[in-house]
Amino acid sequence: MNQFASDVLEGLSAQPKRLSSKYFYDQKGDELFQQIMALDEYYLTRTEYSILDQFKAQVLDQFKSDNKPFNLIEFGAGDGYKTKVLLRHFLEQKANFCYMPIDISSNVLEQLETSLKVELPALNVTPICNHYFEALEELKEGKERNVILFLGSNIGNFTAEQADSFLKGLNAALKEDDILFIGFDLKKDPEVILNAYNDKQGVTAAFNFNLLDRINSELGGNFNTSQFRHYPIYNPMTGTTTSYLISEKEQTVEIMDAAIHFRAWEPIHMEISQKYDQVMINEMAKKADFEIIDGFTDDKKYFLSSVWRK
Ligand code: AVJ
Repeated sequence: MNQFASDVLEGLSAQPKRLSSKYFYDQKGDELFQQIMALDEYYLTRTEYSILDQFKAQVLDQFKSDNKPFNLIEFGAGDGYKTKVLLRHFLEQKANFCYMPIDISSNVLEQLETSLKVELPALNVTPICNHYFEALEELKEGKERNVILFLGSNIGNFTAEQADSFLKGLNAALKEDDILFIGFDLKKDPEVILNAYNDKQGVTAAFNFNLLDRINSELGGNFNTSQFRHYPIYNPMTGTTTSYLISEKEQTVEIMDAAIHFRAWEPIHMEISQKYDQVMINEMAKKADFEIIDGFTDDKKYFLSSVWRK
């Protein structure tokens, strides 16, 4: 049995039931996430893009410090829409760097490389098809400064414990003076946050239902998505947005040889998207042994691009 199958069966046999949002991103999921990023309600991408555009010069100053050459290593680059603002500026400034997008999907990397060849032909690109930390192990030997880009508030899909151990592991894989440039979605008006995960057109709902469809097509499941309700909540105490799919009636779903029983109104925990404030961010950096050396935000203080140094 593959990892996807065993994670799905384990999660749906647990109490409460859960699925992992890391499985949202098959081809259809990638398309739906592109649509989410273009939604009026989904302020994250647009806001982070505007921060990068406004502060690209200061960002480069931090990355190159005394004109040192650096590796610009991106975790989860996707289509590179936001990164290209930085890359274009860095090239104009004749910065001495190599762009290294890391992804476990060779498909994602090939598409990105193709679009970069057309849009930024002068760029020095070395895609790395590997797990994040394994890729870093190889780069630790080099003399160039490593600069890690972890944009989009992607860290928000981790629980606090997962985020802490991810950042500790990252710190251990870096050299002294290496940089982490990390995006955080900030706490704000709870209605603004909730709407970003509950858009009127139902794209975010479709993004969640797509994982049930994926289970149907890849694992021979028989989910009827019309019998589930997409239900996101935002908890202002913890800053966590949580998305559930709730079974509207008692039913049994078959997946491979397993029968998964749902009580009426029983939820599946699908995803968390953590929102942060400066105190939380300071604590995370400290626990993982990073020093916060700079930060950039938008006028509304919706999003923070934070610069950390090992
Ligand atoms: C890609 C993890 C940043 O949590 O905001 C968007 C994923 N989920 N809408 C987020 C997502 C629902 C997104 N991240």
